Amino acid sequence: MTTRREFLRSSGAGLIGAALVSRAQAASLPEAPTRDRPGMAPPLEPQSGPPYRPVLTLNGWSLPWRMNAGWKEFHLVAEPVVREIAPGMQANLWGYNGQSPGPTIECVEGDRLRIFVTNRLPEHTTVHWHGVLLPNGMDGVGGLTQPQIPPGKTFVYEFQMKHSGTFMYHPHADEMVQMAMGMMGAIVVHPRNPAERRVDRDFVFLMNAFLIEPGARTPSVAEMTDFNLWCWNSRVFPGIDHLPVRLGDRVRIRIGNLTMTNHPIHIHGHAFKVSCTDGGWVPEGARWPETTIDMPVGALRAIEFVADNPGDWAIHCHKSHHVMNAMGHKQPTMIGVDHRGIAERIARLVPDYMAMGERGMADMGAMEMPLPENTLPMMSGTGPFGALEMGGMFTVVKVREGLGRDDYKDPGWYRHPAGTLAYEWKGEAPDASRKEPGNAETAQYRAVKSIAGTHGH
Ligand SMILES: [Cu+2]
Repeated sequence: MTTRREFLRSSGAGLIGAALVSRAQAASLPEAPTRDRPGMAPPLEPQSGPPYRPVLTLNGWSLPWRMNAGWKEFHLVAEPVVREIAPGMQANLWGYNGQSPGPTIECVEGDRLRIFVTNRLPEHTTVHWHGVLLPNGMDGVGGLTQPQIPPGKTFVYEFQMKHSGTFMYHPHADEMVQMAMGMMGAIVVHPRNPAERRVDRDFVFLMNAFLIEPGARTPSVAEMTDFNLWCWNSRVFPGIDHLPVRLGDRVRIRIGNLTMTNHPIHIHGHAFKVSCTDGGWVPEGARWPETTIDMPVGALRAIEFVADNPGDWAIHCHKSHHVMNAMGHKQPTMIGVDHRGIAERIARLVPDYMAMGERGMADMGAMEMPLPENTLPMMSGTGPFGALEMGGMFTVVKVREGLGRDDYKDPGWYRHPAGTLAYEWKGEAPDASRKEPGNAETAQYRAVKSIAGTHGH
C-alpha cells in the first residue's frame, strides 16, 4: 500500500506544496510545538523533504518543521520549563519548547535549515550548534559571532547541513547558568542516501547533571563537581525510558555529554563499536570492540551493535556514584561496625540519626526512609527479582524475539529459558571460619545523619 507521504514524495506533490507557501506565511514564524509529557515520543516520520529512518529520543521527541521554498524551518523557544526528573520529583529548569532537554532536531545531509529562536527567558541567550560546520556568523557565540538574543526577541539561524552525524545545540551565553538549568538538545543529521549507515533502531540522549537540594526544585547553578542528579535527558533511573530492541536488530545509541565530568558508559551482554563522534563517522577499519566507552565532556559518541543476545541488559555509567540519586558523601564506612545499643543513645543527641551501612548499603534500596517532599530516594527501582538499588544514569536495553519492526512498546521483563538463570546452591553450608569483623569497643562512631540533612554527591 502506498501511504500518502510516499505518494507525495514520488509524485513531487510535496515539492509543489512547499513552493506554494504564501508570502504571508513565509514572513510568519513557524509554529513552535511544545511537549510536556516525559515519556519517549514515537519516531517522527518525515512528512516532507528527503526520506530517512528517524531516531528515538529517550524521554523526549523530535521537533516538527515546515518546508518553505526549499528551507526546513524549525522554531525553538527558549523558556523556563517544569521537568519531571523521575516520578515523585519535579524540577524548575530552563529548556526549549516545553522540555529540558529541548526537542531533537532531525534533518538530512544537504538540507538547508532556517531555525527561528525565540527567547522567553528572563535573560539573553544564543544557540550554538555544537559540531556543525557552518558560517562563522551562525555559530551562536554571544558577543563573538552575534549579539545576544534579548528576552522577548527572535533571531534566525540559516545554514546548510553539510555532513551527516550526531551533534547538539546549547546556549553560548551565560553558559554556567543556562546549561546548569538544562538548556540543550540533540541534532541528528541523516545521510542523504537512506541506505547508507542504516540501522534498525536509532536512539539518542544527552547526559546532564543537576544539584537540587533535597526538598528544593531549582538547581544550584554555581556547583561545579558535587551534583546529586546524574541524568540522561534530565531524567534519572527509574524515570529513564527502557530501550526495546528486536532480536537481531542493528542498534545505534547516540550519546552526548554536557555534564562537567566524563562518564564511562557500559553495556551488558553485547560488545559495541563507536561508529560516530561529533567530528564525523569513524571509518570501519578504525573501530574496535568495547563494552565501556569513556564519554569526554562536551563530546558525542554513537555506539553500534547487533542485538543478538535476548534479555534485559543494563546500560549505565560505570562510576558507581552516578547510578544513585541524592545522598551525602561524608559518611564514614560503617561496614563491620556493630551499632547495637548505640543508635538509640546517639538519637537522643541527633534526632534524625540513622544507623546505616553496617552490612553495606544495599538496605537503602528497599528501605522506606523519610524524605523531604519532591526528593528521590538514593537508590530505587524494582525489577522482576526485587529492588534494583539504582538511580541516576541507568536503564535497560530489552532485547526480545518477535517484536514488531517499529514496535517500541515496553515488552515487560525478560522470561529466562530453563537452565539460564543463576540459582541458589542448597548443599550443606561449611563452618564459618572467618573472624567476626568489627568491635563495638574499638570502632569509632560518628553521627551519620539521614540523607535529608545532607546534599551532594
Ligand atoms: Cu557517570
